Amino acid sequence: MAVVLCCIVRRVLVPLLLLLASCTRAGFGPEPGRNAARDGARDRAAGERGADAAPGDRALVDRGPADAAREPVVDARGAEKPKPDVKGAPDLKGGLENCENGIDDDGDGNIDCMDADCSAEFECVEAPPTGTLSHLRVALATASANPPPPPACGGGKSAERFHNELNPASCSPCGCGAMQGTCSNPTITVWDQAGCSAGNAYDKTALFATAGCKQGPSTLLSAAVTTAPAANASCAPSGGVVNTQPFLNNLDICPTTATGACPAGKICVRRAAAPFLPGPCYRASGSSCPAGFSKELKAYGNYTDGRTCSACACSLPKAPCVGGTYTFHGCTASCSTGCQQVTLKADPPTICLELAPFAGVYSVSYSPPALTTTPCTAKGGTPGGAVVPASGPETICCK
Ligand SMILES: [Ca+2]
Ligand SMILES: [Ca+2]
Repeated sequence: MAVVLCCIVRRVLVPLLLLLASCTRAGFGPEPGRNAARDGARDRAAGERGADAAPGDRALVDRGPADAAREPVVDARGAEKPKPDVKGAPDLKGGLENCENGIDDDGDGNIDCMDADCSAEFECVEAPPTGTLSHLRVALATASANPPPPPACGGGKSAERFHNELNPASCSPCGCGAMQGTCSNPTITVWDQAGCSAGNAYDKTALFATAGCKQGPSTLLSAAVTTAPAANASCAPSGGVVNTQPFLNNLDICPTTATGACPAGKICVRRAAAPFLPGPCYRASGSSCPAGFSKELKAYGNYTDGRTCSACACSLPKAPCVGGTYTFHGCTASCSTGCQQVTLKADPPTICLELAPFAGVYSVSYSPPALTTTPCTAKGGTPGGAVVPASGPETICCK
């Protein structure tokens, strides 16, 4: 009997149990191929939801690098702590960093000047050192007749213009124009006695100092030029003008309102670009800069320009008139050579012409004097006076 039961168990029950186990796997158990297909469909559906979703929803789907950067770093205790600052990175609060208010506006843990978002426009520089009062931005430019306007300080303000380096008076050189005017006729005197001294003397200038050939009075016995021609002339002076710029340089200054945060010992200021000097500058508390500054600039405000030049003047040359001669033609009434021809002039020294040999027949021709071409001599144009500042100057110290 026992043998019969054993055979029934082996031949019937065991195969039946095996069959049941096989059916269970085929109908309800996990099957890799079928599950993958189902997951793919689910993922596609999720993707479609993402495409249709509002931007806020899509951010939950699309987790790109920007979202990663936006995530706060959480420390071991779960408290939020600042991320290292990244210029231009999105911030936690969705705002912008105000660089001058002492607050971490964008919530990235970096305040004002210490936030890379401020680095293009602001920087931390040394706080005013001992011996100085405040930080400045300074632009130095050569003064000119038409200088450009003061540069912008940033924040909608313009630099205030001061002056630098007093410019002493200098004068343009004096000059003289060509001589203008006339020369008087030399005086011709005749005597009714020989020797140009005895007897009666007569001034015959009005008779002889004219154009053409004049007949001489037969009663006269000697003649001489007694007065040289005189100049009634002048040269026009020029120059003697004081230099126009009372200072050599314009000094344009932007005062710094340092209200932003920086590390200890530093202040937050707007960056300096040309034309501003690159190094930080400070207003000195005294009249000189403390040690460590490479440049000391004096800044002048209002002033009175008291610089002068003495007037230019022109003096005539020693002999302003040249020429002026009387020629006596003896023994002829027609100013030809005749028996003797003598030219009288005042310089060299007067000579006395004896007229007796002409036996009462002579004629006179005249050559008038002219202004010399020798130039006048200029004088004057001496500088004097000074620029008088109304106050100051203030001293600016730059590194
Ligand atoms: Ca701020
Ligand atoms: Ca910040």
